Formats: sequence, structure tokens, C-alpha cells
Amino acid sequence: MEESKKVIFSGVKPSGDLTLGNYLGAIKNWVKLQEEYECYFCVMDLHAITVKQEPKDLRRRTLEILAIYLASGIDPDKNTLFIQSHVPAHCEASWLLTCCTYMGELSRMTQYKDKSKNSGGSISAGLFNYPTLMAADILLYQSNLVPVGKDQFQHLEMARNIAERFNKTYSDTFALPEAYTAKAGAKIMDLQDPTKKMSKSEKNVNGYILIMDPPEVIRKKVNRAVTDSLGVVKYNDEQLGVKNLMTILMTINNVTIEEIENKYQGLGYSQFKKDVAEAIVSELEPIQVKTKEYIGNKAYLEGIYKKGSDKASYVSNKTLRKMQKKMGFIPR
Ligand code: ATP
Ligand code: LTN
Repeated sequence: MEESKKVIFSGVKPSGDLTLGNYLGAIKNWVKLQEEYECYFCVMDLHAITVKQEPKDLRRRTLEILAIYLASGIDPDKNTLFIQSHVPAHCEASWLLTCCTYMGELSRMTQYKDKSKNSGGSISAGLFNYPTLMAADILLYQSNLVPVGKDQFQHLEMARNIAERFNKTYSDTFALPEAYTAKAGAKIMDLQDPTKKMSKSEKNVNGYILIMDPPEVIRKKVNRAVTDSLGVVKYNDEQLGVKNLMTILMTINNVTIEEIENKYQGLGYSQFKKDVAEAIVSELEPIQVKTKEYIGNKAYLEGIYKKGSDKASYVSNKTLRKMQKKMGFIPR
């Protein structure tokens, strides 16, 4: 029975403190999937260093992300939770896949184009090669589904193409992964510029809400969120700021567009914003309390990531050995 469960792989990279976008677009959905699937949830620290990181911040954030996974309700007994750099197969497989990937396809990636614009001229080769490491993460576990926000679809498509190419060249080796998105929360936008996604790498702190932001900061940021002068709470592309706040409310409170539009008819934005802020606060506060408890218990976290990397190493090495054998490497 256990063997027949479909496999899920996903992760967040510790390149900044996690935002409400990461929570609603990714982590919150994982919690719902853990009963039904065989899940691997990873902290993608190797992906974080594609842009410059302060070592002590990387260390702190790596453990904080693991604590946030647990605090959000991901059960370490039902899922494999681990840190990417603890499983060397990811780097090894990534090189093999790099040699099955074309420069042309890598250079078309939107994330690469966006991030290289902001890197001040010195773009690491890692940033360019990022999607092949991501393909390795996914393919090593024979993943069927990858729950990610919309911004990652292009990378996932690429992982699928690489898998198909490898299967065709060397015979069937990888399951073909598919993106999995929940209906709501797939893309939470920046509060100051609702044409771009909420990102932990954004310079303007008012653009994002962090999972660990104190309640008064959350209230202030929502209150300052950009809206418009129309004064009606309506879900449409003319009012991107309002639309984004509605998406947040829908995702957290599980309500429909119509319910929100009806409730705020004739009320303007002030009450609406207050309610959005309270919804966020009541969703995040219990997670913040638990996250702090887990961070205070390093030995417990260590037990989880060690057990996780043992399991992940075992599973991923099986696939890696197959890849090596098929490509013509002498078995060790
Ligand atoms: P950065 O902004 O530094 O590139 P990121 O937050 O986009 O980081 P990750 O930390 O790797 O990148 O993202 C982890 C997950 O969170 C991915 O599945 C991604 O799709 C999702 N995610 C990130 N931002 C948002 C957002 N604004 N809305 C919905 N999902 C998001
Ligand atoms: N690329 C993703 C993070 C990431 C990931 C993965 C997500 C790295 N490896 C494997 C799902 C599966 C991002 O930037 N959000």
C-alpha cells in the first residue's frame, strides 16, 4: 500500500526571510497533501547561494525554515524533511543533468533574466544553472507532483523536458513530474507594486509580509498597501492592489470572491484592510509561537534533519546509481 503512493517533492530556499507568499503559495498547501502522498520537503540551501549570502544568515534561515515547516503542521513522522546540502546526490546528479541541458533553454528562464538584471553585473554561473539543480532535486525522488507557486512553472517544465530527454537517450529512468497548484494563493503580489510577485528578495520592506513579522508590523504593512481611488472592493485587473488583498483573504479564510464583494459593498477600504490584516495575524501568530519554540530546541531539529537526510540519501542514491550506470560510468 505504502509503495503505491504518489511522490511529492518541494522546497523553499533560505535566500531571505520567508514571506506570506511562500506560506500561502507553497507551505500551506503542503500540509493538506501529507496524508495522501509520499512527501519530501526540503530546505534548498544550495539554491540559496546562487545569489550572495551572508553565512550566518544562511545558517539561521536554514534552521528557521525547517522550524516553520514543522510549525505550519508538517508532520516529521509522515514526511521526509531534510536539508538539501546534506544529501550529496543532488550535486552529483545536477552535474550529470547539466550535461543533458542546453544553454539556449537555460537562457530563456524568466527567473534567471529577472535576477541577473539585479545582480549588478557579476552573475554567477550557478544562477544560470539553477534549473538543472532543481531538476536533480525533483527527478532523484521519482517525483510525480511538485507543489509550487506559478512563478516556478517554467522551471518545472524544464525538469520535465530534461527527464524526457534522458529517458529517450538512455532508456526509462525518471518519472515525469507535474506542477501542482492549489486554486487560491498561487501568486501573492507585492503590496507596494501589485504587478510583481511578493518576494523575500525585494528591497522595499513594505512590499512583503514576513511569516515572522510581529502583528503590529503586519497591520501597518496592510494598511499601507497600495490600492486605488475607486473605493470599491471588487475582484478585477483594473484594481490589482485590491485583487491581491482579496486573494489573501480568500486563501486564508476559505471564502469566495462574491462573499467578500458582498460583505464590503459600500464600506470602502478601511474596514476591508483591517479585516485582511486580522486574518493574516490570526493565521500567522500560532505559527510564529511554535516556530520560536522549535528554534529554541536545536537538538530536536537536528534529530529531524538527520533522520530526513538518511532516508533522502537512500532513495536518491538509488536513482543516481541508475543514472551513472546508464551513462557509462564504472560502478564503484
Ligand atoms: P526569491 O524571491 O528570493 O527568489 P522565492 O520566495 O520566490 O525567493 P523560494 O523561496 O524558493 O523562492 O519559493 C518557495 C516557494 O514559494 C515556491 O513554490 C514559490 O513558487 C512559492 N512562492 C514564492 N513567492 C510566492 C508568491 N508571491 N506567491 C505565491 N507563491 C510564492
Ligand atoms: N526553485 C524554487 C525552489 C526549489 C524547488 C526545488 C521547488 C528548488 N528546488 C524543487 C520545488 C522543487 C524557487 O525558487 N522557488
